[in-house]
Amino acid sequence: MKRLSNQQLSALPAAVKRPSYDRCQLTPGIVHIGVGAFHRAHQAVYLDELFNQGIGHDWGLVGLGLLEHDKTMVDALSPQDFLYTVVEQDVRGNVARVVGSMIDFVHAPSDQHKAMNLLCDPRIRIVSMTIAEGGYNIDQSTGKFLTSHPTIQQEAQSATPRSVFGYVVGALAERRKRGIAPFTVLSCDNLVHNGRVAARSFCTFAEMRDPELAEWMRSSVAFPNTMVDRITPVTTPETKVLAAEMLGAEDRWPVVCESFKQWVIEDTFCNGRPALEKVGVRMTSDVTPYEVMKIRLLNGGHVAIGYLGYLCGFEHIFEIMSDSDFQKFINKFWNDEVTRHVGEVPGVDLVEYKRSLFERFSNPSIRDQTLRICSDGSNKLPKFLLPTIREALQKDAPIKLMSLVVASWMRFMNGTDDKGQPIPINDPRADSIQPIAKRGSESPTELLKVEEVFGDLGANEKFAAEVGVALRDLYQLGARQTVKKYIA
Ligand code: CS2
Repeated sequence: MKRLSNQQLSALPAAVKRPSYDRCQLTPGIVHIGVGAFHRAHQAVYLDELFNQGIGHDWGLVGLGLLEHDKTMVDALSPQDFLYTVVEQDVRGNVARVVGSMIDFVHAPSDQHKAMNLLCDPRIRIVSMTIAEGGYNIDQSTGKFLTSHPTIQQEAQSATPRSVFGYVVGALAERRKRGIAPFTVLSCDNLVHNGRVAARSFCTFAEMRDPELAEWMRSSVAFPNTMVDRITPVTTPETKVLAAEMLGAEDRWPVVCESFKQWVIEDTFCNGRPALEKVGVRMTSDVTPYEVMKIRLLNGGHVAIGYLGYLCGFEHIFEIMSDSDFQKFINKFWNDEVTRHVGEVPGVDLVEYKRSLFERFSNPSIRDQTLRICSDGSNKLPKFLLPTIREALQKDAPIKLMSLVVASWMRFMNGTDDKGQPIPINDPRADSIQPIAKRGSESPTELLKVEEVFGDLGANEKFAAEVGVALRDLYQLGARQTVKKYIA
């Protein structure tokens, strides 16, 4: 079977959507750091749609991998001229599109100079990123950038960039020195005020090097807030088979996702931007209500059913959602506890929004992995759920179901499920948290002291008591009976 490439585009079956523009005419405008499945199914698709309209061709996308293992994707996509397939899946069936917006992909650990030169190229006017919730190196209690982190300390003193902070701040300093206008830093991670968080992290890092640089960044670099949304499961061997069947060509790293997608961006760019409003992106002056809605209801909803669902033996999210106990549970979680802390969202009916989330979670086509949702919990909980609990406590509102969700994460972190099977935990803090979860077993006391996760919330007595009851139930009754008890 032939490999997907520019040359193969015209030979693809008619049903496969493909770039209608001449890819040779694209010039680089955006560098994206953290090219994973989500980015390729989201931002890259919006740009592809824009280019298909015959506009914005000076906003070509260049991937930048900073991690050693990013090489695998660079190696997969380079021989394909950086083309790849996105298969959108819903009840009406599968639609395959070949995305052409990525024109290059640089692996920084293999060629630091190339990476730095790219970031200093005056044509690059936006550096966007998906570096995950934990990537901004923020202290949970204070919300401040963790300057004491040893690798950060080291990098701040060194001329050699390694992390996203070293590269982005190094490039901004260089551009300033050479009189090249700065790029906009566009965070596309699931954090409320992701732009503000990014600004704090990057500017604090700059300050560790050169206070003047930090001051210039604060006044000259834009960090817009954004809300991003598209459910994108992990690519599996089956995904590759599916893409090959639809394309009649081999794609070494296709992506599957739902047909829904949404992007809301604060319109405060410092060096121009593509006309994304032409492809359905909502440009606004205040993203906060949308971020809060999406993160508390969607991402929070995922956390709510993920750990409990996994403990009950469900491999996929749609399977959890087809269980009547979990249907009641998620609705109760949203309606009784979370929605009251979402507030008004311009142009959005929250009842309808939750109905659509219910449908999206139930989509049997995308086979979203429960383990994907359960990964990285020590970073997701503090962003997706704990702020809602904090607010509820302040307002004396109910926290019973939310506390059960926290307890289900603690039960999960023990590393063995209700049937005694080992749980493949994927969390950067697993080594420190798992032994505590095992040791503490039915008592949450020690885990609640993990400040990186709970900050000062761990000291709240009401919260500790609710989590304690729920955790005991989970160990004594098992996850299934506990869910039944909580929805009764
Ligand atoms: C998920 C998100 O990682 C998670 O826990 O909630 O990846 C979610 O699928 C996306 O944010 C949807 O936009």
